[in-house]
Amino acid sequence: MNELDTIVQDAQAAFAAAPGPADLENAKAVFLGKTGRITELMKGMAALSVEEKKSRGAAINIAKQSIEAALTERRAALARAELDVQLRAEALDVTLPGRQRGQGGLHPVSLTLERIEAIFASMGFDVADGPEIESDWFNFTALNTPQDHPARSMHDTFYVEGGSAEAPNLLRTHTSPMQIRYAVQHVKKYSAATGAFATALFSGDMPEIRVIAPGRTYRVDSDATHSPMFHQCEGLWVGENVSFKDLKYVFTNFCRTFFESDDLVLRFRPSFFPFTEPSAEIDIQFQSGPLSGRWLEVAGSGQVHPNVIRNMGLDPEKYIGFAFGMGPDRLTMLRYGVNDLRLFFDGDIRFLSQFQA
Ligand code: 2U9
Repeated sequence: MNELDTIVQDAQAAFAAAPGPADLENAKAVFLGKTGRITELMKGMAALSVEEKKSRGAAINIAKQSIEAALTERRAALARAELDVQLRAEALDVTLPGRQRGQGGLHPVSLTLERIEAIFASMGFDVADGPEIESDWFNFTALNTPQDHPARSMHDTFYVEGGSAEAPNLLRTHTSPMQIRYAVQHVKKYSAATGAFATALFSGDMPEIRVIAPGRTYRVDSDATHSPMFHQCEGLWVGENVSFKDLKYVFTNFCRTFFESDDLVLRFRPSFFPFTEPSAEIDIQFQSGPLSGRWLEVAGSGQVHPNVIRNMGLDPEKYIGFAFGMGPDRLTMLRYGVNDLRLFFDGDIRFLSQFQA
């Protein structure tokens, strides 16, 4: 093998052995640099004759071109390898399933409220709304609750700023004020009378008042079965000829539909509330399932007190009706078998997510 072939082979081997672009450029310098082996050979031609220069120069050039070709090829190979490494490092696995977003859903008590509203809507009940900060008048006075009633004490009611000493503001302790507001609006809407609403005893073609009032309520109370914030849903049906038998029908139908139990039995037990007279607690009894045979108190009820009818702007000699009140929190506990009320208000996603459809 002649000297030039050896140099070309050495160059090819050196380039192949270069692990990266910098090493390759160093290897190039050994052959093509200022003092490289090819350059030295060219310098050595100075002493040759013109004829010798021609043939020697041509041979050196061929060797040089071979070396440059090897260099170009190796540069390309290293660039490809570098790109491969980069692509592998930045690879995206497009076959990975996307990250799922949590779906969210309604709180179990909200599910109960929606259920209650749907069932009463099917019996022609409207849904009332109203403020959670109430006046003493709408929360107590209009509901025939006397000044010295224990519910009015600081121990039971959250009083808030605003209002006056005689008419303080408070967090509503029940949903009844919404029904008073609804009734007053209703009577105003259909009444031709002017004057103060309390004495504007209405006569005319007024549709019956048939409404439920669901919402948050507040009392100073906190243990396993009481929360300072809890829910209530009250109902009111007032007309010229509404009686206790309507209450019995409506509430029986509600309970059997709500608990999906056609043989559910109801018991109306005499009781007392300032806003109804006579009054009754409503107990239910399942005939099958884990709660069967036990009487469970689920609501209070009664015929609306004449004073309350009057406070709506209606003549108690003409208008009569019934009201009931229940606790959606407790109904939710019964329906799903939850044993601690506080679970509803802790906001623990492990508990809440069990109620998603
Ligand atoms: C008006 C007139 C009367 C609503 C009534 C009850 C009896 C009652 C409680 C049961 C358990 C609420 O959830 S609870 O804490 N309620 O016992 N509520 S009668 O009476 C009304 C309401 C509005 C205008």
